[in-house]
Amino acid sequence: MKSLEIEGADEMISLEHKEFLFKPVGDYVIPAEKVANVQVGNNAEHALLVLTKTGYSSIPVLDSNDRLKGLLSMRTVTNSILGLAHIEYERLRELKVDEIMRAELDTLKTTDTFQKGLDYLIDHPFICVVDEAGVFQGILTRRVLLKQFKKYIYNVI
Ligand code: 2BA
Repeated sequence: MKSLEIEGADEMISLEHKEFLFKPVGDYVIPAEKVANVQVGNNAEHALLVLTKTGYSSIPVLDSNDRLKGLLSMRTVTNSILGLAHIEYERLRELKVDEIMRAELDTLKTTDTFQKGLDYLIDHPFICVVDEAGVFQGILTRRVLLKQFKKYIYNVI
């Protein structure tokens, strides 16, 4: 069987079996009901409260049918109220999350493989998982993926 080679700065780990990479992500997704989110139509003040209270730097934006519409980060909110000379706090109540969220985003299906998630999570802390209708199912985080990866490495080496 062809081995998988993971290149680090000086070392290379060789895994004889790479079934791990072909597992579906579905079993490892943090389910939607446990993921902090905001709804389209919420104002930026509400979003700021959710981001601050939960401590997460970026969270999903959902519509009233639980479809994924975008991502909202602390940086997006603060950027949206930056005026030329000062921070315009009063704008927090006027701005809606759907006006300031990032709407273009990559997603996974629950049947997609860990390999697909791994490629994405190298550059991003989490990826949203949706069904065929775009309904939000949850997130696959870098932490969960790394934990699985660690378990796998200790089992085979
Ligand atoms: P960040 O908020 O930038 O968090 C980076 C890492 O810091 C998290 O990695 C986690 O290990 C830790 N962390 C931050 N806030 C935490 C909290 N309130 N409770 C426990 N640990 C916390 P990951 O667990 O791999 O998460 C990656 C990213 O996924 C997070 O980035 C956040 O944007 C999102 N995320 C994770 N769990 C979430 C949840 N339940 N609801 C909403 N977003 C979540």
